[in-house]
Formats: sequence, structure tokens, C-alpha cells
Amino acid sequence: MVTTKLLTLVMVIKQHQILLGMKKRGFGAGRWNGFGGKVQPGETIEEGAKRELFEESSLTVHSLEKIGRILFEFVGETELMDVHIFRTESYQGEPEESEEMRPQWFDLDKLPFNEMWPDDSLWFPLMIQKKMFRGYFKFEGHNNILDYTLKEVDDLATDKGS
Ligand code: UAN
Repeated sequence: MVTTKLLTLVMVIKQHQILLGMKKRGFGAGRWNGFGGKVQPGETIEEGAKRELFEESSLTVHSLEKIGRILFEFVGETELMDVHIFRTESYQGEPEESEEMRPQWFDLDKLPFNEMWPDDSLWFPLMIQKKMFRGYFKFEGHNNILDYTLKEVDDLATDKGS
């Protein structure tokens, strides 16, 4: 049986920089990521996104812009990842290292794509330009994209399912 896990990813941008976190443990360890994780029962996707951002970076946000949604499939695994991606240029606090993440600002034109998930180099340009997008990536292991689709959309709220 195929199941789907609901996940969030938050991109914090200030002027010409983006905040990424080096994942210290767990899924994606050793890669620079946005901040996020599993949505918990009883919380909205946006609430989950804000909670994970705070837990992993100490930053709080009042509002998040919905910017993208990507479905990830990993060959041989029965759980799909439905990742809801948000962006914000307005936040409170200073980034602090957590048990999970070591935050660092990167210039938008010097992103460490060779130390990030391989899909990031494909959809980050859309996210940075504030374009909304939907994607699907099929991975073999954690390094190899076998298949993918990526399209700009006008509205994520009305774009149903996959
Ligand atoms: O950007 C990402 N791509 C990412 N950030 C956190 N996780 C778990 C991520 N996974 C992917 N691709 C599988």
C-alpha cells in the first residue's frame, strides 16, 4: 500500500541571501536544506511549517507565502513525500543552531548546490523568482533523479492533487 507523508519546507530570504540549514542528523543529513518537517495531527500545514522553522532555526514568522508543492517518490519505498514549500522575507529573531540544523546565510548567486538535494538546482530558480510551481521527482537512492516533472502554476490553492 502506498502512503503519503505530509511535509513542509520553509525558505527564508533577506535581500540577496537565503538561509539554509546543514542537516546534522536524520533524513538528508550532510546536506544544506530549507527548514521543515512532518505536519503533526491537529495542525494546519502552515502551522506545521512555522513550528518546524522555529524548532530548527529559532526564527518566528507571522506569514508565509505558499510557493510550491513537490511530490517525491523513492524507488522501492511505499511512502511518498508531499512537500509544501513556503517562502518568507519577513521574520523575527536571529537564526540559532539547533540539534537538527546549523543555519547559514548564502548569497542567492552562490548556492551550494553540490551539497544540496539534487532537485534543488531545478526548482530553486523558480522559488527565488517568486514563481509558484508544482513538481514530481522520482529518486533512486538519494542522489539520482530518474524522472521528474516541474511546472509553474498560477495558483497552488486550486491546483488539486498531483
Ligand atoms: O530540497 C529538498 N529536496 C529537501 N529538503 C528537505 N528534504 C527532506 C528534501 N528533500 C528533497 N528531495 C528529496
